[in-house]
Amino acid sequence: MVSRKQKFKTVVLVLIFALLIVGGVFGISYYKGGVTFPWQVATTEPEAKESSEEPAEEELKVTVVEADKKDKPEAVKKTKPEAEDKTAEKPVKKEAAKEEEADEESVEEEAETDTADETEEATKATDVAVTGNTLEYYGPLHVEDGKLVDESGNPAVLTGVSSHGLSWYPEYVTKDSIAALRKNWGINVIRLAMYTSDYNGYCVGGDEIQSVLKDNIDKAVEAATENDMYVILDWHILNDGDPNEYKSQAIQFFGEMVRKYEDNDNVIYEICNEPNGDITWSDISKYAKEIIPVIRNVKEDALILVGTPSWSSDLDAVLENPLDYDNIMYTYHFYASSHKSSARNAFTEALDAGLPVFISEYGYVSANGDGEVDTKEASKWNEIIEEYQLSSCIWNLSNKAEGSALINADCDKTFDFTYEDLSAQGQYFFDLLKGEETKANDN
Ligand code: IDC
Repeated sequence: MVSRKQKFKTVVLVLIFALLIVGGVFGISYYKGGVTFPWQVATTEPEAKESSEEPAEEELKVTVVEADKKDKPEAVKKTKPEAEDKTAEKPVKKEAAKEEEADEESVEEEAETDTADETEEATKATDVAVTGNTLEYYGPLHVEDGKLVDESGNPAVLTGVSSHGLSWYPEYVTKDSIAALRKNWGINVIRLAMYTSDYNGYCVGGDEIQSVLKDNIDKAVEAATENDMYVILDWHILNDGDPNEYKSQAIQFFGEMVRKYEDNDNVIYEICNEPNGDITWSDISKYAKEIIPVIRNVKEDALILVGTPSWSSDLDAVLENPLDYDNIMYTYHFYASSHKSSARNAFTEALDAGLPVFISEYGYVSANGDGEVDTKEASKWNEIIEEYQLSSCIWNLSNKAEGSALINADCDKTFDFTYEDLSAQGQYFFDLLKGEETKANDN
């Protein structure tokens, strides 16, 4: 009989044996890494998360590379599919390499031509526009038989620009600007338009404005003198249609100017820009007879320009009753897009009658200072200027957003302009200056 004790021993031995077998199998498995304990599960999960983020980064990198490729030249990209053709790997690779080489060369060539074109364009865009034509400086001027002449009686023709309002655009009449106009455009006259009443005008802006304006004039006169140019001091009445309105200020101003510039033969005095409204030639004469002596008392041969009725466009009354002074010229203003054949007919009649006329302001655009260049009318006016050898100043030297401004509104430069910096009227004027080589010099 098997005792209870023996039974118990046998059970324990079997259990131990079983435990050894299970433990052995488990141990081998664990060694091989096939077992994961519950506590290990908790720590491995985040690792799995982390590694799942990595491919995302890879994807991103790929996108970036693709994006880079897109920017590469077409020719370089083309070689890629051919190089991938495994059926004829070697020859294709060679071909591809050759093509790539050729393509690269052509890309280089293209790039070279592109750069050359770009450089040419860039140079053109940055080239200062130069007429290559310097108009003559004649020394002291006077008027003989209705014509402007030099000391020997030879005709003198002044061709240049008018500033915009001196208070508005003083930056275009600095020393640098005037020197550059003389050097690059070759013009021989600049008109300083000093408004009397409009926009911080001399008679409405107070003492401070007056001294700034006089300072600007001083610098401009000095620059004009240094550069052998004539300079017109323009008492620019406009809204104040009657020159008599600010007569006492005019007397004071011209008295001061002529004393300052007594020795400057290049300074010309324009005593009223454009009388207008119901102002007659007799009103203007009255004014002129007070201002002219103020100037002549100091400089007896000063050249003086006198405005005429209707915005300086009516010479009829003047013809009937001219002023009794030497060295006087009457101003005539035209705007080609507004003033056409009837204006020209009246104008040439006055010229034929021997009236001394100076075109101290004109435009090829419309009389409101805006609009397009009327080339058809402009050339007819230019024929007259040429035929009668007239002196003239084009309106206006500024970059104001209006057709008459000579400089484009988006150009910040105030001198050394490129051709592209010039407005349509600026380019038209510049082209004329270029072709007018004989106009002033041949006479
Ligand atoms: C214009 C200017 C314009 C300004 C206006 C008012 O071009 O920018 O706003 O004056 O001051 C003239 C005048 C001249 C005018 C010009 C164009 O003499 O001052 O300039 N013009 O309207 N007479 C006929 C035309």
